[in-house]
Amino acid sequence: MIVHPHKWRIAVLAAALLFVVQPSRGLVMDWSSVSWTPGSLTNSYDIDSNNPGNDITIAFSGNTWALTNYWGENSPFITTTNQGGYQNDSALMFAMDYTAKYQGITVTVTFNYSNGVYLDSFQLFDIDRGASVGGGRYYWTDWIRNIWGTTTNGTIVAATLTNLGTYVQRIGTGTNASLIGTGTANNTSDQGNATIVFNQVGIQSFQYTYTTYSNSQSNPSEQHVQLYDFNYRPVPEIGVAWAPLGVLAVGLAVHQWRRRRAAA
Ligand SMILES: [Ca+2]
Ligand SMILES: [Ca+2]
Ligand SMILES: [Ca+2]
Ligand SMILES: [Ca+2]
Repeated sequence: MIVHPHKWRIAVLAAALLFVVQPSRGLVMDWSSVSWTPGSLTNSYDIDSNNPGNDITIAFSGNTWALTNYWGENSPFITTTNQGGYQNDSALMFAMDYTAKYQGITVTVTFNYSNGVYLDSFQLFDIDRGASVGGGRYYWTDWIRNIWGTTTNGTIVAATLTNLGTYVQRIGTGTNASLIGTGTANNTSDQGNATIVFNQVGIQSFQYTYTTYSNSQSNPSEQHVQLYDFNYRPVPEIGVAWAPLGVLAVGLAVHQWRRRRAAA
């Protein structure tokens, strides 16, 4: 059978378009199904069999000496201590005992995907504040700042902060937007929750710094925040999909040019 060239081109175009519109796969980083050696500062996870090797790396940097032992476990560790309103679900706990305000740790989550990922959301639990010590000061005030995504070409993306708990207040805008605690959250409640998204911009990594706000006492008491599960989708390999389309476009252009020449 002789396939008409026009039909052949339509078939290739249809195949290429199918590849482009193929929905990306949704994945969940679930703290209930991974392990983290208590006190270790970086771990990588292979949760996506379609992506070779490890897919996610989580690393702690900054004043990591302030990570402290909480009820017999060295931070960071996986626990159900703060549940964010999700009954007995696990999250990654970091208990900190800073010696001065503005000391902090930075948590960086890197996605080992060449085109990056769409982070559908990530959530923090227990962003809150201790009781008053007088003079407008508190035992501690959790402060989450420098909440940034980084694209595959290194551009910093501002976060959108949603679903804030009763005791969470947003201050600042854009890349300066941050979250502070305004009351003491119940450990099992969502009073200290925040959901963080990057508005479907493809990112290679995201990060935030956990520190103590200006209204803390000068030597803050022990304080805690937890990182909950997060959902993401790999950015599709558009480059691969568009390559045959590009060849097709050049082929069509040459074909049209030849037709026009032949007709002239
Ligand atoms: Ca879970
Ligand atoms: Ca993998
Ligand atoms: Ca302290
Ligand atoms: Ca807290």
